[in-house]
Amino acid sequence: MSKALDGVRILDFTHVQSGPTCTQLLAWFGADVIKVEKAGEGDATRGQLRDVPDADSLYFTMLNHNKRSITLDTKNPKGKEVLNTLIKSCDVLVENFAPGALDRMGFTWEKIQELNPRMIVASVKGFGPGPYEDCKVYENVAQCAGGSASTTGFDDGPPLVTGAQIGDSGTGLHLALGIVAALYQRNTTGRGQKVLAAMQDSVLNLCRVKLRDQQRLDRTGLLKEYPQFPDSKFGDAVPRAGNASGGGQPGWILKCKGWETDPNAYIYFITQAPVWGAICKVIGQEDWITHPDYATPAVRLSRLKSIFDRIEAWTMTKTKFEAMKILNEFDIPCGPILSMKEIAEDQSLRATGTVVEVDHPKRGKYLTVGNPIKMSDSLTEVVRSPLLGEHTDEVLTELGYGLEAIAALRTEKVV
Ligand code: CAO
Repeated sequence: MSKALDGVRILDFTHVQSGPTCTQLLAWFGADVIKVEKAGEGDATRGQLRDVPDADSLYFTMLNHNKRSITLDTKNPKGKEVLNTLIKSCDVLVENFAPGALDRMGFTWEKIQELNPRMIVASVKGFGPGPYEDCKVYENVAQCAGGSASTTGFDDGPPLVTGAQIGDSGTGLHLALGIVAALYQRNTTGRGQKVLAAMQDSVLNLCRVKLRDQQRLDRTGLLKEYPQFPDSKFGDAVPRAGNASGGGQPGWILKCKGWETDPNAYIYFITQAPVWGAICKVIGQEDWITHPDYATPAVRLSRLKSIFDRIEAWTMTKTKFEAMKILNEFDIPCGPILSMKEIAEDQSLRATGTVVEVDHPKRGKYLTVGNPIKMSDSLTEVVRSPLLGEHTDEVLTELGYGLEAIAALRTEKVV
């Protein structure tokens, strides 16, 4: 079967997490991704958070599937020659170096355009143009600067970063979309272009409902679906909303049977308006269906805390899975709080290829997250990440280098 991006060749200069997430997705869609790594060193994450001595870390293996790896000293004149050839033969260069690093290497946009006017140059940077454009950025910096941390957590606690890597993997996703759009536009213009995804911008894009709420707060002084309503005062910025649901259907995390010993014995419960009657019946509070204090979403808003306390008295009598089963019979939206252990063992996620077991020559079998985007005509097969420089000879041969030339590059430590 063919793949969506068959024939697209990516010069992958990415490292750590944000850029590699992007190029891994492109590889899963069928692009030939050639990861260029520093000779002798490789991507720093190969050695970070190691759990098996001398084997590439899970951090690296889980972000670099389906790629080829070549090593190259791009600061060496002969390495630059190899890079020139690679640029001429690839469609997209993806990088997430610190600001200015590609220019300092001698590969400015102008130079790349001269070598290959069809090349798309795609970058992740921490910030777009502005006061912080020269800063190096990691995940949590982006979560803080993009509005996520100030709006996450509880009212009486400090700002909180989330476990979801919205700064790194979130930006990688944004960049992948930009690259595919640029490839599409190139079909008509014949030209490459620059694609930039800034981590602050990507986090903010994912936090757009909080910018919505900022403007509602500015106008009305209140956010009635927030837990601060009606008892606490609102300040001038969107407060942390705890576990309140972001939309117009109030929700909260409630304890289930076993919560005293199991930190994940909880369920997310949404009091969706159309199923209010069913909720009341399930928890045995049928009088609330018509009671003037509870009958409509508007009157319920000022009583959400006591409503969720009452629902919790019911959820605490059931395990999260028992509660899920009963609530789903009545179409009441809810979700179990799943631990990573439960997710790793979930057979339905294995069946869809969302959780995949991969074999690696140095570390043996490990679990990874497969392609979350499923396409009917472009299936994803997850292939283990490459060892450092595993494909150097293969790629150099494809570029026209003979055995002697490759040996010379190796002797001079260019590859
Ligand atoms: N051969 C020779 N030199 C190479 C090379 C190669 N194959 N590949 C990279 N280099 C050089 C670069 O040219 C750069 O050299 P100079 O500093 O002399 O110009 C150097 O290696 C280091 O690059 P870097 O500054 O990008 O790396 P760092 O570890 O210092 O910083 C990071 C890491 C992530 C903070 C920074 O790259 C960054 O801010 N990137 C943009 C934002 C981003 O993607 N952050 C997410 C990271 S995931 O959490």
